[in-house]
Amino acid sequence: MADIHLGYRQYGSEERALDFAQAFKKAFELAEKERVDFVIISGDLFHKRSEMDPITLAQATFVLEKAKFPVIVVEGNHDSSYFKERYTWIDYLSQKGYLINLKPRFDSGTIIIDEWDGDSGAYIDLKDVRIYGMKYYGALTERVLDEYLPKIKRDGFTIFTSHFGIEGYLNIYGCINSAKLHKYRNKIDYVALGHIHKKYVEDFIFNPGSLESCDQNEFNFEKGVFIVECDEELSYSHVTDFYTPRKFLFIKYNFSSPNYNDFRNFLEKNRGEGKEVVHLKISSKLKRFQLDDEKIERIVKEVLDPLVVRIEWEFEDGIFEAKGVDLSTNIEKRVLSQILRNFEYGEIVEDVLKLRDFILKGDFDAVDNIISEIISEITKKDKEERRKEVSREEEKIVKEIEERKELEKEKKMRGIGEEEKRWEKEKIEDEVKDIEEEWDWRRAYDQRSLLRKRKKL
Ligand SMILES: [Mn+2]
Repeated sequence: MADIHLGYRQYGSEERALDFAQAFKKAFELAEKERVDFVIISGDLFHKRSEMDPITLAQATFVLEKAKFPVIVVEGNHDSSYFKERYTWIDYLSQKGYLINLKPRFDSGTIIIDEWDGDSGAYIDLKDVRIYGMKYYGALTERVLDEYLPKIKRDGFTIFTSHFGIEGYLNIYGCINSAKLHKYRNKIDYVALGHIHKKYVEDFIFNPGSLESCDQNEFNFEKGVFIVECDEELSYSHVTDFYTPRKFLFIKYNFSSPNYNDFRNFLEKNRGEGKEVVHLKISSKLKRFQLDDEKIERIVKEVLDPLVVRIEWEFEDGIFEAKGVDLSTNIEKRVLSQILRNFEYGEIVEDVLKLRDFILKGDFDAVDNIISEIISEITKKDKEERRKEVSREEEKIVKEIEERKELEKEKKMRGIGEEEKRWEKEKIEDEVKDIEEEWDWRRAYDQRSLLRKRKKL
C-alpha cells in the first residue's frame, strides 16, 4: 500500500481526518485476514512532515501496534524533507519498533546500502524475501537511483520499494522514465511504488494508489492495495472493497434568475446518500450581489446533508460589483471568500474576519491563538515557492558532491603523507566530540542521527 496521508484534515474537516485513519485501519485488518507475511507502505504514511498532532500519532500507533507482521516503510515527500537528513516521525516509529524504515545513507556523497540492524538500514531479509527501500529524493531521484540500483544483489524474491512516480500515468512533480527500472529487471522481481495516487501496473512495477482522495480530482482514480502472492510464480490482485472511500458529489447549476425554489428542486433530483464532499459550481449571468450565497449554502446543506460543501462561483462579468450596495459584513465576507478561493487555505474567511476584529481591538493574545490555528490548517502553502527552494538546495548538494569527488580524486593522485592523514583523523574525532557536547535530547534529534552516522565511521 502507499499514500495513506494520516492526519490530513481535508477542507479543515475533522471527519475527513478520521476517514484517512479508518482507511488505514481497514487496510491492516485486511492484511491480518489475508495472513500476510509483511506489509510494505511505499511512502506518505503521514500527510505532514513536521507538525504531528497527538491524534494522528495515536491513529498510527493504534493500528501499527496490533500488526502481527513486519511493516516496511519508506519516507515519501510528505514524510520527510529530502534535501536534509532529519529525524522524522517514521524514524521515531521505527525506533519504537513499529516500523522498518528503509533508506540508504550517504558517506561523502557515496551511497551506502546497509542491511537493517534493528535501527537503520537500506535493505532487510525476511525469510526468502529481500526488500530494498529508498525514500523520496525529488529531482535527485534519477541520480540516486543510478547509484542505488547497481548495488542491489538479488537474494530470493527481491523487492525494491520507493516513493516516486513513473512518467505517463499522471503529470505531477517527482516522476521518472520507467526504462531506468526495466534495466534492472534481472535483479528485481517486484517494484513497489507510491506517490501517484492512482493504481497502475507496468510489468514488474506496481503502484496501488492512495486509500482516500487527497484532492477532488482523485475521486475517480482507481485506489486500493495490492495483495501479492509469490510461490512459483507471482500473482496479485488489486483490492478496493475492504473500505468505502468518502464519496464526492460534483454538481453544476446555472442561476438564470434568483429563483431558489428551482435550485432546491434541482438539488433534490441530484442528491446522493448524504455526508458526501460536495463540490458545487454555480454559474450565472446575474451580478454577484443579486444572489444570496448564504441562502444558497443553507439550501445545499438542507437538501444534500453534505459532510463539506465547496461552492465555486462563475459570473459572466467576473468581478464583484459593490456599486450601490452597502458594505455589510456579509458582502465583505463574500469578497474575501472570493479572494481566498484562489488559495488552498480551506475555509478561513471567518477566521480572517475575526482576526481583523481582534487586531482592531488590540487583543493580541487572541491574535496569537487564531494565527496558530490558521497555520496548522495550511498544508499546501507556498507549494511553488518550496519547490523552487528545494531545487536550489538540490543543485547546491549536487555541486557539493561533485566538488568533493573532484577533490578526493586530486588527493588520491597526489597521495597524502602519513602525518597529514593522522591530522585529518584527529580533526574528525574533534568534530564528533563537539557534536556530542552540543547534543541535547530536548531539541536536537537531527544532530543525533548525524552523530549516529558519524560514530559508525
Ligand atoms: Mn502522496
